[in-house]
Amino acid sequence: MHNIVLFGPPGAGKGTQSQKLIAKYHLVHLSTGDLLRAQIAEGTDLGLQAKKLMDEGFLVPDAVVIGMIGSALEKNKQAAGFIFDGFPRTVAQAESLDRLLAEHNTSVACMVALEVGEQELVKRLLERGKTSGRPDDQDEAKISRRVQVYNTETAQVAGYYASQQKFYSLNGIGEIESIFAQISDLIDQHKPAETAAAAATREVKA
Ligand code: B4P
Repeated sequence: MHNIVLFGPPGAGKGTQSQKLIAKYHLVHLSTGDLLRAQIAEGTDLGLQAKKLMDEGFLVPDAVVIGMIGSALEKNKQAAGFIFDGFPRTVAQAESLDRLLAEHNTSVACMVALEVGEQELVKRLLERGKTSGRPDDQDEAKISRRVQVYNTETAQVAGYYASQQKFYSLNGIGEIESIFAQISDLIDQHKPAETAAAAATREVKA
């Protein structure tokens, strides 16, 4: 499996780039933000709990998002790989992801971080807020809190992957296509080696 983590502060372009990457690499997109918003739309208990935290710009408890990712991995055992978007956001989530992927005999190939300064993040999210309907995109104080939460709780996840030599950082300001090309280069450089079993199957088929 080819597993990529897209990382960066809120509004850095993770969701935007994920859409392009899934079209190119045919990987399964796992956005914890999208999964949580689906729970809110369905009106589940979990969604109601998460909504209060998300609307104010706080993180949802680790156990909730780790549980969602665990079920999604179970449901997609045949996937060629995953793009994790907005997950992991804490070191505890990163450790759980490693554990869950190991249970499926796979691991993270690389983490790509998009670097964008706070002023640009606020501008982008307020702009998106005009059409997204998301309460967390419509209020500058809430956006600033999300950036602050990123700086205090999430930024250290970069160090977790750096210690495994899997961390890569790109400038997230610029043309969407140019950023996409740079992410694609990194992904191509980190294709997992084909397993002996997969190679044998391919040879038999040929
Ligand atoms: P998310 O849904 O992950 O949302 P995000 O951080 O706002 O978005 P993203 O960076 O993907 O932005 P996008 O590409 O769309 O999280 C929402 C909330 O869910 C969190 O605050 C938290 O409460 C909760 N949550 C989610 N995951 C969690 C976890 N693991 N643990 C705990 N809680 C969790 O880009 C934004 C805008 O910028 C778009 O309008 C786009 O058009 C624009 N843009 C993108 N690239 C651009 C570029 N290069 N130039 C100009 N504009 C660009």
